[in-house]
Amino acid sequence: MIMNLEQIVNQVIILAKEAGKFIQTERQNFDPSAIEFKGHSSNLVSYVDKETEKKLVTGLKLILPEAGYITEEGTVAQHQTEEYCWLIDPLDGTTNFLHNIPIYCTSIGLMKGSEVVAGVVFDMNRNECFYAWKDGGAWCNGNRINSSRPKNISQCIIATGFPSHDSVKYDAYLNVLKGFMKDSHGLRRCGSAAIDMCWVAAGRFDAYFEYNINSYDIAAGCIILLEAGGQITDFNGLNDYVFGRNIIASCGIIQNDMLNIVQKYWV
Ligand code: LIP
Repeated sequence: MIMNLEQIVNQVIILAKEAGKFIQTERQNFDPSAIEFKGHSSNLVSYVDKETEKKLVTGLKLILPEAGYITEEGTVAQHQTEEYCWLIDPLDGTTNFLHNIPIYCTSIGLMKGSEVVAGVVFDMNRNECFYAWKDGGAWCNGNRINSSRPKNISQCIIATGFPSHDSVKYDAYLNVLKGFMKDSHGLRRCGSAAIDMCWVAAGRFDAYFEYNINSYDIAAGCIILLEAGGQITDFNGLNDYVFGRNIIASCGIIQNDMLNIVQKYWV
């Protein structure tokens, strides 16, 4: 690696904003007949996801030629043994995009070994670019961001994502939702995990949790939240949250409260 992490992040921000321009241009004239289905009926995708991913990969190869890739749309050979690996969700919030709901973003994370060391999330509807690199702090449009400091979970807003209807833990998830409804200022479901994670980092949400989530959805958000002072675990309170498919991310102060509620009702 020739550039340092800050220099890499600055280059990735340029790519993410170029991707945002493409996505917004395609949104203006999007033809619903271009919607495709991946697996079940609520897992949607379109050429916009795929073409954005190809553009990002082309640019990232110039930044870090030796890196591997884990991408949502699989338009490039997937990660094997490379030391560095990009985790890319080219259009996080695809369903929102396809329904013209303006809550979607481009998310690009960089792992070194098993640690996420840099991340960029560009929310093209609010023109907010969140970014971080290891030990470099968390930022939004050049301003430092920090996670919230609530007194207790009863004063908190909790974000989440809904599992697909045929998830094996569907009823357990609904039990957890009820648990949070009893002891918070409420729940929010935006439809983009990457934006959820960045809004916890910015102190807008106090926590976020989701089951059956993918590494590329949350990788960039993880480093951004950790650098903003947040805390992240899996549903067991351990560190297998990037690839473990379940995540509890918070401002830190309420991490144990989050874990206790999830573990109490996740039955
Ligand atoms: C989405 C996630 C969201 C989750 C959705 C979907 P996509 O990613 O960001 O949190 O609840 O089911 O997986 O598919 O829009 O890239």
